[in-house]
Amino acid sequence: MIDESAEEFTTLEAIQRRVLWLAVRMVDHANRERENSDGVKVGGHQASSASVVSMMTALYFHYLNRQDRVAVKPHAAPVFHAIQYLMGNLDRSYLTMLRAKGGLQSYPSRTKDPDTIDFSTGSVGLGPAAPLFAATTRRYVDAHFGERPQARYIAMVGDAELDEGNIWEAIADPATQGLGSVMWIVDFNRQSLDRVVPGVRLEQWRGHFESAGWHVVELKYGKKLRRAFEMPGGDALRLWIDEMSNEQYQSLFGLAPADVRARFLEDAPAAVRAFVEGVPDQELADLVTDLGGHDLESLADAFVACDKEGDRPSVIFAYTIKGWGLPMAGNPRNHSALLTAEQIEEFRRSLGLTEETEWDRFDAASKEGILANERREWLHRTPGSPHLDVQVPTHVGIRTAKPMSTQEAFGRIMVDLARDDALRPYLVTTAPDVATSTNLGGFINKVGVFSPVEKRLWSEDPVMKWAEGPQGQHIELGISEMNLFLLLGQLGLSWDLSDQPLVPIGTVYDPFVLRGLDAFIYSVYSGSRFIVAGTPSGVTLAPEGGAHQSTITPSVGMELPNVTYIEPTYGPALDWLLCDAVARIAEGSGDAQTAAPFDDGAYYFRLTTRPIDQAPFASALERLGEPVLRRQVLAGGYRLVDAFQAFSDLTEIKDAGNAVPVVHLAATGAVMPEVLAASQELAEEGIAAHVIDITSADRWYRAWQRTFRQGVRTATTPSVPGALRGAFPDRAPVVTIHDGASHALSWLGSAMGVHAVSLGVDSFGQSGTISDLYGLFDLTPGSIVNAALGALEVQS
Ligand SMILES: Cc1ncc(C[n+]2csc(CCOP(=O)(O)OP(=O)(O)O)c2C)c(N)n1
Ligand SMILES: [Mg+2]
Repeated sequence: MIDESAEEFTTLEAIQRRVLWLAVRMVDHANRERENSDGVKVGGHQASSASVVSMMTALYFHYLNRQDRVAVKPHAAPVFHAIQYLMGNLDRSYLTMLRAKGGLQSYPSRTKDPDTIDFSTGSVGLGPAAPLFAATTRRYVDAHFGERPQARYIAMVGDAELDEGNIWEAIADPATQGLGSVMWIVDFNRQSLDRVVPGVRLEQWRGHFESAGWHVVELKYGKKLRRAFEMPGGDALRLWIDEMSNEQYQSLFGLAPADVRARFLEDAPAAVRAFVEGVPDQELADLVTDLGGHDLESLADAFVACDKEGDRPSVIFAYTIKGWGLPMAGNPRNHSALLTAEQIEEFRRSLGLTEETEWDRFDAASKEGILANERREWLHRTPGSPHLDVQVPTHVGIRTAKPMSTQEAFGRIMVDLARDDALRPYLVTTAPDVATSTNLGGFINKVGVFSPVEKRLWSEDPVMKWAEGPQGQHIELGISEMNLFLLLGQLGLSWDLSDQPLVPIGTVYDPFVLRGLDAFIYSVYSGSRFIVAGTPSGVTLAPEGGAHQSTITPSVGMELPNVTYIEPTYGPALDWLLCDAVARIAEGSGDAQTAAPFDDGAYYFRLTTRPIDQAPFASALERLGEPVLRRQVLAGGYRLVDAFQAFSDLTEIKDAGNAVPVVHLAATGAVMPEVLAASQELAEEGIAAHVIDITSADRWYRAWQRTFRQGVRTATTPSVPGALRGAFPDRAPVVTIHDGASHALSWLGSAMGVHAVSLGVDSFGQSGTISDLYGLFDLTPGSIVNAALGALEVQS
């Protein structure tokens, strides 16, 4: 009888050798053969790739199903592409385009790579967490929209990635508990970039995983070693290997077989010496370096064992060797090492390849070729669509006679959106323990909190109805802004990873956006779309002091690609902007309603708790009419006060033929009352100070950059973009005023070709009242007046 399983593993052995070859050769080609005009090393990671070749082969050619999703360790990108190529999913031309423009990315990228990548990776620690949050998202989707075909969420994790704190924040959060669909495979090569990882780490890590409720598998020995341990005297061998320092053990891998014996037996007890006596050098070297993470059968068995854990995530510590199968194996300095031309030549020869055949796929009729073909078909899937077929309202119609903060308006708009039967099912909110203090309470009262199982409510609260069950639509997280942005990122990719588009909305205290910033970047780099509200923000959080006041976040929002930063002043403007953002996400493209090409990505609303009189907005609405005002609000800003219309004295002076100096006060958000007061004071001094409310400095900046760049590329004179011209019909100096770092708006003068001065918060704040703090940072009406007078002086 033919042992099919043994035969399959023989085929897999041959495949993994070829995967290793292609991955190594891709890096080699990029460094040695591609023309390099920069003098900058191209780089690439042959050793890090080699250590996961076995687990990747076992996954892709044996274990995975179509629905499964995998995060590949950043430095193993060449291995992934080699596998896709061998399966027929990647054109051969890409193999010589690793790290080249338009080619294969250095690290797996959902948005930039030509083959289908489930999760981007690169910033270590975030890649493994992403599938965990994708599984969290799938659990939510299954509970709300019916069960999808079962999927497993798998991550390959570099062992040194486990030093990153976000890993532990992710696994400890109650929202990620009990996910049997998750399997992490730690590439336990005991090496990081700089060094051999101290052996004691494993015990610490095991403890962390176990206390978070994970199933932990230690895959240390391959079959050969395990068989040897069973033999008489095998116990001593096992003890000796287990007790050997990582450093000594690692050093065995770079040695010739005879030297392996000598090094292995240094200080070894007599029983070990006796055991290996008579074993030929080569056999001994193969035996003592036989690690579980390179034994395909052991790997396959471990995966199956994890599948049996239905209600807890699994982690496999797969012992591997960095540089496995290469001359640099186990060398502590091998992280960025590259094989020499001779070593490549030798490797090529050892596989029976030539320069003519080295890039070939397997012969389609060979066992390897047949398996590769079968696996391509088995894993093939058709891409989903991010589009949701719902009509999103242009606004919910927020009205108030009383002063209102943007945070309050946000809460009210969310409640109204929850009343929309068509849209409500797709809304999902999340917050890192700040749902109530960011004003999501009303929304949560309507939709409930998500929990995989119904939970009994032990105390009735007349204000907060925190009902928890599978139908809840708010996912509450512990205090981890990293987790917030990772979850938002995966909720926003749910259309792809769980075949269900969602509209994710998160809230966070604005200063702590920075705490989650790398996960924010990660999520938008991955192409995810979501809404996040940073609130409260600025120094209007006056009594809270410097630790809670945000100043540099506007720049973060402006400068991050695929993020649109929005900071409205008035409730009705937020209403339009928020509904528009929801509509664009639901549409699944950047140009949902306004056909504006300016953004495609996440929306970052910076909101405040300062109540603001809404009457000036009502006046602007009356003056401009809804269609014009709405268009301008969505495009980035509008003229809130036309000084000549607001102050009739100025018109009289002008009509009498006298000069009226004109200045623009361009401001955003909470500081507007001071700006309006300054405009009034300036009018009293015979100066027309128009007030511009910038709703999205980001959109305006991009509009300017677009026209400007067009000018650069076509060598023509750039014009002032239309979006700005509408708000600044006069050519006059500008004062920018912002409850944020002054830098964020300081480009406006250049965009308009006029003199500008910028007021803002450029040092850490302290506790006080809003007027105390605005006094400290020159944001009072008097300071704004002085800045305007100064700007007029310089311009004239
Ligand atoms: C957040 C972050 N910090 C630092 C790096 C630089 N870096 C890349 S790989 C690496 C060591 C990774 O070691 P390990 O995870 O064990 O992977 P191995 O190379 O052993 O496969 C470091 C420090 C990075 N990519 N991301
Ligand atoms: Mg490592």
